[in-house]
Amino acid sequence: MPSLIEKLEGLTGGSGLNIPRVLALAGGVGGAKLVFGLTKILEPGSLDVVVNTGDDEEFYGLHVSPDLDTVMYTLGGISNTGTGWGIEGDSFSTLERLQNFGADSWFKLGDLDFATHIRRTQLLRGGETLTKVTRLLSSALGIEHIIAPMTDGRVRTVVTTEVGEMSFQEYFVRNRCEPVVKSLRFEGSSCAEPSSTLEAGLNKADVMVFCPSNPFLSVEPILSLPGVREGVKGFGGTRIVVSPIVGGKAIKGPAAKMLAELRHDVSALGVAQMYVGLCDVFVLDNQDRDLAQEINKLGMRATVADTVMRTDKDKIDLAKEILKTSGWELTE
Ligand code: FO1
Repeated sequence: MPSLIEKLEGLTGGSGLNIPRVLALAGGVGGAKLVFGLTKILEPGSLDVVVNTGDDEEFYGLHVSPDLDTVMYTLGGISNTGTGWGIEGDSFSTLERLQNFGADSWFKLGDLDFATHIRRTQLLRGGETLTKVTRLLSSALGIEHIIAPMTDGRVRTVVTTEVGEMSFQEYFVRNRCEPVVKSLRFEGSSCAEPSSTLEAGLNKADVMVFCPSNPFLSVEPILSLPGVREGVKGFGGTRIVVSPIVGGKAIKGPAAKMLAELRHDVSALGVAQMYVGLCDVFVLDNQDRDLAQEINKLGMRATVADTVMRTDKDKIDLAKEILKTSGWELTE
């Protein structure tokens, strides 16, 4: 029988002598953009991407994994960059018919997107793990880098708001992030094991990158898994956090609103404060360079870069900058 390490090696592949092994932790759109940049400078054996699955939910009887799909569709070159979710050019005939049949259709799945969720659900019901299913779906989309869920267990983000408790997608999509958030919990996380890719990355990677994803919604669910926060604290390589807040605003999504509602400073400094003890290098945008000194005082090294990723070049440049700041520079 293979040892645990042999199994993990099978999943992560190897890397050359001077090439770092990078573990990227990501949520939705911001995370996917940086991951895209990283895939352009790192070979598949050198980069594993671990994605939040606290946003997962069943719709129309199907298992939907929004963040995994955002990363997968982005790397597969088929993402709808206008909406930030779903597949470019997708149609919605199936959803319309479901609506005619009386289905509650506030969560919109396109016709092509449906195929992803049908196949995922079919394989999961057949006993496959989400790790294996994600590997299969991403390979079919031509993706060679490993994309893996944070866990093969069932974790669901539940949002407590001033108007009551709701599932993450009810908060995010149905209520358009409008209710004031009082707290969050990650149902099931205390008994969900980290995925083998996450476990391997924590033990063997040289660089850990927290992509510019929402710290409450995308990163906390990962850290809430048994042993993960401790694993990040004791990580042997360099831990790099990229701020999702630029100039006091979130590039996308409710991060700034949540920072305010949960009584944090609405700035890159407020984000950095959430990573004390978990971060060696904090990358903040040029616009926020005045915060660098305060961030250094938190026991991390603040580094200024252009973090707003509009073009593919922006994504690749930021990925290069991140490796450079960790002490690894790839020669072209
Ligand atoms: N977001 C919306 O705002 N409206 C939707 O109808 C919607 C559908 C959807 C379908 C599949 C999918 O993978 C994502 C979808 N999203 C939708 C985005 C999703 O709620 C968010 O991307 C994440 O959960 C937050 O990162």
